[in-house]
Amino acid sequence: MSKFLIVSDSHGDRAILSNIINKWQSQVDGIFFNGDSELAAEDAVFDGVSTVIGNMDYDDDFVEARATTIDNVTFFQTHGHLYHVTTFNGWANLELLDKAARESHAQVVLFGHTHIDGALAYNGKLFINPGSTSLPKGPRAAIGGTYAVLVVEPDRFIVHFYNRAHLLLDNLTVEMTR
Ligand SMILES: [Mn+2]
Repeated sequence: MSKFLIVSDSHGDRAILSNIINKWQSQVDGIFFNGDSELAAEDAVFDGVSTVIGNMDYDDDFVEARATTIDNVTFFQTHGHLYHVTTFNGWANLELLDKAARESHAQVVLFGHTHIDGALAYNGKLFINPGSTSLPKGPRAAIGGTYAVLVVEPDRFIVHFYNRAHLLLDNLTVEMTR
């Protein structure tokens, strides 16, 4: 079994980012931050963290997207603004993300930007938006901020969502057969 921490859109709230990473660091096999920290790419909070650039990040040392393989799982990670994920009548527009993920042979797609948490199996891939830690939007904004932990088992993916106090939000858990 492998575990991955997925965080996004902290928008200057370095304290919560540092808090979440410190809590999970020793328990996970990889940490992803999906953009819009408004911090420098070299910030110490990102030591050992896979990052991408958000539309509110101004450090050119962040990459636009990356494909990473860990423990036999290939991830495609990007903020989302470059793939037009924002939609006005649903969770996210996955069309361009799906195309890019296919080219990277990714099984799991990680994004942010919309600040709307969620996980969805679509075209054989698992799409995860951990939501924003600090400026949540959408139907679950009242939770006050979320992040996600992906558990990879031999035959399935399980996505857990947590609030800022690290409380598991049981009703948001999503599973997908591998
Ligand atoms: Mn943002």
